[in-house]
Amino acid sequence: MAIVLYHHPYTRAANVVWMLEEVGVPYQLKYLDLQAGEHKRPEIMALNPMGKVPILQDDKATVTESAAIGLYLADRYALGKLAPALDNPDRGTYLRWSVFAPSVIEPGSMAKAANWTFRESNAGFGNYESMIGCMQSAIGGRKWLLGEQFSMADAIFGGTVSYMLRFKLLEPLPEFTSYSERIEQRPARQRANAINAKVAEEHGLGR
Ligand SMILES: N[C@@H](CCC(=O)N[C@@H](CS)C(=O)NCC(=O)O)C(=O)O
Repeated sequence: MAIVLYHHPYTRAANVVWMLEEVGVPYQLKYLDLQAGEHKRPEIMALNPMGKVPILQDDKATVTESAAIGLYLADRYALGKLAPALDNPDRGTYLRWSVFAPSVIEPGSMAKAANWTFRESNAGFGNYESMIGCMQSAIGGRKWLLGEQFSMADAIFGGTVSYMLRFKLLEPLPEFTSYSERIEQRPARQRANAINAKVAEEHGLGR
């Protein structure tokens, strides 16, 4: 059975289309009309009790959480290519920045934008300036997070960076903008953009 992605082009599911294009496996998109609340239907809630997309189904496996989906796809279909092999020391760096995106960058940026008050030492995402410095050190002076080799960590971490730059949720520091430009030049990214735009058009979604 082909991989199925429950999708809406203006959500994080759009980034999963990029991941799938990088991996190069056949897949099918199932559009969910979020305006109509289709993602809250019982059959979708049974797959993801959060009632959110993306949701990926691969035979008997159901995976939610964009970062987990990326890691799953790379391990399952591109181990040694988009994911370092289990005994490769790069795997530590690979996992580190893959998990940093949803656990630090997303809540850290939200906390900053929404002016949350919290004790930095108690919050897993800590201090905003430290987070930015960490991100600069992760990508500064190299092409991809692992150096010359693009990996799924770039689709996870880089997808977050690109999205946040686009919606002005992240300062356009040179390390981030040049990284995002490299991402936009990738053929898989361009194919994914075209697919997401086509789905948006088919469903009459304007931006
Ligand atoms: N942590 C999840 C977040 C998923 C998420 O927030 N999805 C949003 C769209 S980007 C959604 O489905 N929102 C609809 C809703 O919550 O009703 C992930 O990374 O996949």
